[in-house]
Order: sequence, then C-alpha cells, then structure tokens
Amino acid sequence: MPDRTFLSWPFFDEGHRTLAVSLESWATAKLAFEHHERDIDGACRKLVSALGHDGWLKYSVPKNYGGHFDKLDVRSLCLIRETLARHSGLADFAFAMQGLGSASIALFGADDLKQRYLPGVGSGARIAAFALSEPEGGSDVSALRTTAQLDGDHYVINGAKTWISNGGIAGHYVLFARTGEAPGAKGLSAFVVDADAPGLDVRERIETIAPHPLATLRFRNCRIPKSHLLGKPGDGFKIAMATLDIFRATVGAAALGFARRALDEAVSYARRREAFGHKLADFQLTQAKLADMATEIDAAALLVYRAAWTKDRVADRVTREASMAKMYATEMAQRVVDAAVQIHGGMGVVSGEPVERLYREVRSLRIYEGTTEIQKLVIAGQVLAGQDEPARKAAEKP
Ligand code: COS
Repeated sequence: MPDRTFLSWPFFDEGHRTLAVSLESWATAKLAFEHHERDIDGACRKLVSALGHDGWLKYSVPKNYGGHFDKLDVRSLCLIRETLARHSGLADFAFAMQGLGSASIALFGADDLKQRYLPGVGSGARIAAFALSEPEGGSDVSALRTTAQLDGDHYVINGAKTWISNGGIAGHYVLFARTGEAPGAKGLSAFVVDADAPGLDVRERIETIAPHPLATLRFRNCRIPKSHLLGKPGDGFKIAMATLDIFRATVGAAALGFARRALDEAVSYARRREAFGHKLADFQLTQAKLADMATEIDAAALLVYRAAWTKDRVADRVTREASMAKMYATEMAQRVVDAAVQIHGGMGVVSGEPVERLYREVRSLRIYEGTTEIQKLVIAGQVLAGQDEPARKAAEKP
C-alpha cells in the first residue's frame, strides 16, 4: 500500500482527497502494470477512451467545455498523474497528453476553437498532441525554424517537428511555428492543426526504451485556416511557456508515482528475500537505502504540490516553482528507481519485472518538457531576476 499520508497536507481540500482515493480504486481494478509493447497505438487509444469514459479526462479541460473546474486544477492533474504512474506508465502518458495537447487551446484559443476541440479531448473521443520540438532544436525554443506564412485566409506551414508524443494517433496538434513578427522568441505563433490537414505527414515513428506513440512530422505547404491561430501572432513563445508552467509540475508528479511504486516494490522484496540467513530488510545497508528513498520522495512531493497549489491558489506565473518541482522530482525518481533495482539484485534487470520497467519508464522524464539543465537555467534566471511574486503573494494571504 503506497504512503497516503501526504493527502492530509494543507495543499489539498476534501475534493482532492476523494479524487485520489477513487482513482486509486479505479486504477487497481482497470490498469495492469504490464507489457503493452505489442500494440502501443491500440493500447494508448484504449486508455484514452477508458479514461474519458470513466470521467478522468474531465480534469484536462475547463468546465464550459465538458470539464470539472472553471480552469485546470493543477493539484488534481498532479494527483491523477502520480496515481496513474504508480500503476501504468502508459496510462499516465495517455492522460498527460490530453492536457498538454489542449491546454494552449483552453488558455488562448477563441471560443469556437475551444468548442470544436475541447469537448472531444475531455470525453476521450479526440487524442491531443503538442508539437514544439524540431530536429534542429527542442531546448532552444526561440530558434524554431518551422514557418507559418499568412496567405489570405490561411497560414501555410513548412518544416518538421520531432519527438511528438501521440504523433500518428492524434486528432490534432498544437503547433508552434515562426511567423516572423520579430527575431527569436517574439516571432513565434501557436496554432491548432488537424491531423488530416493536407500537407501534414507522419514521416517516421520513433522507438524508445519505454515505448509510446512518438513520431516526426513533416509539413509541406500545409494550409490551415487563419482562425486556427491561438492568441495573437507573436504570442507563441509565451503560450508554450505558460502551458509548460502547468505541465512541468505534473511531470514531477508522474516521477513521484514511479518513485513511490519503486519504494513499495523494494520494501516488499526486502521483507521477503533472504540472504546470509536474514531478510534483506534486516540489514542496515538496505535500511539506509530505504530511508533515503522515502525521504527524497517526501521532499519531491512537497515541491510538486507546492508548485501545484501555488498555481491553483496564489499566482498565474509559477515558473520557478514548476521548474524546481520538475527538476527535483525527476532526478529523485531516477535515484529511487535505481536503488530499487539494486535492492532487487539480478531480479531487478529481468525484463518485465516492475522495477525493470520503472527503470526504463523514468529515464525520459529528466529530458522531456525541458531537460534538467534547462530547468536549472530557468530557476537561476528567476532567482537572479528576484522574481518571488508567488512567495510574496502567499505571504500576504491571511
Ligand atoms: N509564462 C509567460 N511568459 C513567459 C514565461 C512563462 N512561463 N517564460 C518566459 N516568458 C516570457 C518572458 O517574460 C519574456 O517576455 P518579455 O520579453 O516580454 O519579457 C519572453 O517570454 C522570453 O522569456 P525568456 O527571456 O526567459 O526566454 P529565454 O529565451 O531566456 O528562455 C528557455 C529560454 C531555455 C528557458 C526556454 O526556451 C525553455 O524553457 N526551453 C525548453 C523548452 C522545452 O521544454 N522543450 C521541450 C519540448 S516540450 S516536450
């Protein structure tokens, strides 16, 4: 049984506690922590559909478009990702992408775009994707090369995007491209592109150590209606960053889920496995590992739910908190999962064992939605600029 004591922390209200308990029952009944590798696309489609059917995707869209809350509640998103990740990395992935691939529309789209795209995302009928990274760069967003040129009532898109999760199975892509209002970051715009838009091809699928739908997309004179612009021309960088401000904390939450599962597996193995006439759990070297794992998990949970609570209750801009949560929790999860593998010895590297799977699942979290190195730049930038707005607002609260 995973540690649930954190649910009594003051970051949460009763709704969050109920959500965590009911999703835990659902995940226990419906999700198997097992191999899906044979038909990843099919498994992913089924997961989106099940998550939608049973109401969990209502947390990915705002209330007016079939969701639960007026705006995305980051604490709920984090609790859901943490719980799903503990049961199935692919279920966490399927859930996370519905939010990441639609939040820019919810935050910056015109009402008719929201009406067209968000209800399907919230019901699971439409699979969403976020297309930012390019073959020549993912970290340096201001250097994106894909172009979108205005031609009458359309934008014409040319270029390529890569590492696109749900590439090939998505119904739409939130796309960032250069519209050229100014050099660098101020010359980017955001759009919604339907997957069947003429001129958009899925060029190749990418296989990774923890398989999920992932592809490179090519745009050749791909025409989309001008009305598919999100926000204003030139707003693309800020739209991408504001979206990542929400979802970076949730990546930390997924890392927490993987880490909690690894700790549970390690404790259970240490209690039953004998060596030198004792259970592994009787050895102080094992105990020291378990103590470090448990402490790091709690530290990461505090950072993740601090970021989520700050976004929900205190400040719109939580760049520093979200980056700290993402960086610390994903690095922590790597260490915790590695320690769990070590406690399992040879069993830890047997294909299909839960900790072997966690070892593969956890690695990409330190890379996607901003590498650890990028998070350090973001945090240092905030510290050097003295941007402590959320902390100040929190201190002012009665
Ligand atoms: N919310 C709203 N606006 C934001 C913002 C945020 N979170 N972050 C930055 N901005 C604004 C800034 O206020 C600034 O606006 P002004 O020029 O009007 O002041 C503008 O955007 C540029 O910001 P900044 O100068 O901080 O940008 P940098 O070029 O220094 O940022 C990094 C560079 C590396 C931090 C950024 O490109 C980044 O996060 N890259 C990683 C992207 C990523 O996660 N890639 C993985 C693909 S997604 S799976």
